[in-house]
Amino acid sequence: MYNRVFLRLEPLGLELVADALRRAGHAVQLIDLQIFRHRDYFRLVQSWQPEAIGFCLNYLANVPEVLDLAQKSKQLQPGCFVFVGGHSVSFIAEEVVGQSAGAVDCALRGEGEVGGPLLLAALEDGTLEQVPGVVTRRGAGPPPTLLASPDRFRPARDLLRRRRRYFLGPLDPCASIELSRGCPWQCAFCSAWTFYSRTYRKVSPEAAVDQLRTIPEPNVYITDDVAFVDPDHGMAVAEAVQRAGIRKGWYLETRADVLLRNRPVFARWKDLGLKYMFLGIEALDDRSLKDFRKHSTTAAHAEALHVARKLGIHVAVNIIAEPTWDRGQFERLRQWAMAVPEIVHLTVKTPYPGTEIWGRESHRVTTLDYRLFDVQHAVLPTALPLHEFYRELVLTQSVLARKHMGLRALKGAAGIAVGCLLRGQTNFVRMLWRFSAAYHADRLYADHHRPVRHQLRAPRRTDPRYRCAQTLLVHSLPAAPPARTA
Ligand code: B12
Ligand code: SF4
Repeated sequence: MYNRVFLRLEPLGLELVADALRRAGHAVQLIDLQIFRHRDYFRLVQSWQPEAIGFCLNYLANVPEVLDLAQKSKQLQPGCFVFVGGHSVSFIAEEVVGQSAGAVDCALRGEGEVGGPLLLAALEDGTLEQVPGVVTRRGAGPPPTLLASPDRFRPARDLLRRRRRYFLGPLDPCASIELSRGCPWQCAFCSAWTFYSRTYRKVSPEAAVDQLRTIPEPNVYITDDVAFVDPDHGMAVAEAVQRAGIRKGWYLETRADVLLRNRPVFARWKDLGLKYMFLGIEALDDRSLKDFRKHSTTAAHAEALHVARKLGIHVAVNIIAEPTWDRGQFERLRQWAMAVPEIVHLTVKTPYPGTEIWGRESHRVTTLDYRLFDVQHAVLPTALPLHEFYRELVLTQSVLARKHMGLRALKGAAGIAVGCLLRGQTNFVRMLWRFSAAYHADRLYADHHRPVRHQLRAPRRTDPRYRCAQTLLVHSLPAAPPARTA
């Protein structure tokens, strides 16, 4: 739903895996199914006849689509080796391989730049189950290892066609770049920290500029989970970007406390063209923030919004709707959101495998249909009758969307819209009218009654992996140096 309305971004992870495979001597092609149709994909498979096909499964909601595509790929190209990788599948690798009826030969957990080349090499010498991160029907290799330096690979952006289709609201067209990887916080609803095993790594200013020089798009989305955690790094990249004479319209995501602590860094990036910033606000009361283990307060959030406004940066925030919300809580959110100038998004609290709330609440889920795990559907019991919950949710989302979409938005952003159209970019202008076509309470409700072919494995009430955060971490960490004795 997000992709149909607000944005569409390049698959940076796949581009990095493609680069690692090319460097290892393989011929690689990429097809982005956010843009191309299944029939384009099948045509590519038939004409190019690859020996191996890798699918990106960053999102849980895409599992059924990928399982279907894997099955059809095997029919079209029987000898072809099919594998899957990415964020979400790293937490449920065994079940996805098991559910594929033999169509997925293996899942590769963790960062694909390391495992991808090792996997294809192991295919040749039959040592698949020894590769770190590999999970097959026969068994699993050791845990995946972390890439020593995120500078080592460059996204294979040249392999993607129709790049003009990537945009983020008025940043049309828009490329993506990663300046850091991982997150040192541990929010209860998030799997960024479990995926990267609590690590935080930075791309060097030189490598960042090296990439930026090859990006023709005028706008760039910084994909970091929390941008500019380290102020010195933020400043060093800014210096390098300025020295190289690079000017872009930037978008980034960060935390309120990081903005408050590192204000001068964000001011510096504002001078370099920072236009939009996403702040993880999540809740309007301190009790919920504590429950989410956000390590932040509503007072800090209010101050951060004030600081961003003073800096002249447009801010988007997200609020997590609890399935237990009643009409009054939706109404309170609507009133707050209409009183602030920010873009307010509303998503539904969703327990994802790999998060603390999956461990705590998954035994209560009302559905195991992968497609409904997209933070727009309610998969936990709702206090309001489900259909009514959706009516309140969509009513609230549409009230919030009206602030920044339709005619009103067009008036405010007429200059940007005309500029985009003159450059032949239509993504932003089309987006302004798409909301009601994508968001609909009856459709959300009906989605719960579709036939289900593939679903998540029923969670065990006390999955031992969720008793201790340490056992959830996807990557194995290098052993700490032995403690020095006196
Ligand atoms: C950028 C981003 C987006 C972009 C997506 C851009 C794109 N086209 O990929 C946008 C803004 C559109 C987006 C939207 C959403 N996102 Co998002 N997103 C992210 C974010 C912050 C970074 C992803 C990224 O680009 N990282 C940098 C690249 C280099 O890493 P990567 O993609 O993970 O790739 C590496 C590995 O995963 C692996 N890999 C990847 N693909 C493949 C393929 C193969 C074959 C192999 C072997 C390996 C492999 O190797 C890569 C290199 O190391 C992550 C958080 C995170 N830290 O991962 C959340 C995250 C993935 N998103 C999440 C969510 C919830 C969403 C939304 C549902 C809701 C929302 N409001 O944000 C929507 C749904 C979108 C959809 N399509 O369904 C959750 C995932 C939930 C889940 N378990 O399904 C995450 C983990 C955030 C979180 N805090 O929980 N997102
Ligand atoms: S929500 Fe943000 S701050 Fe919290 S763990 Fe995830 S990436 Fe880190």
